[in-house]
Amino acid sequence: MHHPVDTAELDAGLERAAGLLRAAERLAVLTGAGVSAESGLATFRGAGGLWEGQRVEDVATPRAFRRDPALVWRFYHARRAALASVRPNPGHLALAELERRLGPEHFTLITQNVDGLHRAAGSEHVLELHGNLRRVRCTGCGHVEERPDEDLPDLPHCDDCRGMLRPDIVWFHEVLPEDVWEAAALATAQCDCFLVVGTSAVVYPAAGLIDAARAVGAAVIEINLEATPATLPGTVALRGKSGEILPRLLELVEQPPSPG
Ligand code: BV8
Ligand code: ZN
Repeated sequence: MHHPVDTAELDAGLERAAGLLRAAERLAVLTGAGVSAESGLATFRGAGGLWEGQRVEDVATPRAFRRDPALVWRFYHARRAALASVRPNPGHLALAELERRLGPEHFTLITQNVDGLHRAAGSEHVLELHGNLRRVRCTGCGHVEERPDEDLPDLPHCDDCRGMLRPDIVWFHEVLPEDVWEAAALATAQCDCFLVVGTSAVVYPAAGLIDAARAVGAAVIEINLEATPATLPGTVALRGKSGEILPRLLELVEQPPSPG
């Protein structure tokens, strides 16, 4: 149950957050499934983290793929198909506008999402920690391909080596892509403001970036429907939908600060 949004509290929080964003020299943003909820994509823990009655943590693993590749591919075919009917929402668009306003050298968008909606909204400097549903990777020769808008065979194989293809996604128990992780950790270590949007902050190492930002003294702003482990004393917590809050925040950042 989400607390009814207290507008006076939200308004005050938005003013504080806008002041922090205006003053930010280097902003890092971490997004999770909540930023795509208003585009119609289910979040992980919103649906109780279940898919066909199984925990996502049990389906999105190398072991599940070895044991039953057809079941794991069914999970990804369904999510790839869902992408055909979703569009970026005003939250994605506001983040792309914020990047343009601050300049890509002062702005890094780190996402746990695999839906590609940040790039579709025009964000350029995007670090996809967990891969992307549009890409597949060969388990034989390692060849990676963009296969965005097609219905793949139930069990797709590589044209080059006939090896089994897998989604180019980081599963549980798998390490994140080294270069992407390094870039995300560096952007976090260098930031003076860290904006966390729509994540339950329970999946590591991504969630660890929030602690890392705090450790370097960055101001932390959180946009979420409810409190999460990221909601610590000192966090500017903005309670509500990211598709509504982010455009309001951008508007305030673009206005000169109210006098006094
Ligand atoms: C690693 C790809 C090890 C899949 C994902 C015990 C056993 C095994 C592993 C572990 C363990 N304990 C810890 C671990 C590590 C594990 C982990 O953290 N597990 C968690 C569950 C405890 N992590 C890993 O396994 C990582 N790898 O550790 O490697 C290793 C180390 C060294 C050497 C070798 C190996 C890999 C993690 C990556 C897993 N892959 N995705 C797929 O997508 O199909 S993670 C998956 O969860 C998604 O990427 C998702 O993005 C991510 C996090 O979820 P959220 O994005 O936060 O989404 P969620 O639904 O949870 O929350 C949504 C939030 O939005 C909510 O707070 C909600 O209130 C809010 N919201 C909703 N609507 C809105 C909103 N907010 C604003 N507006 C709205 N409208
Ligand atoms: Zn191959």
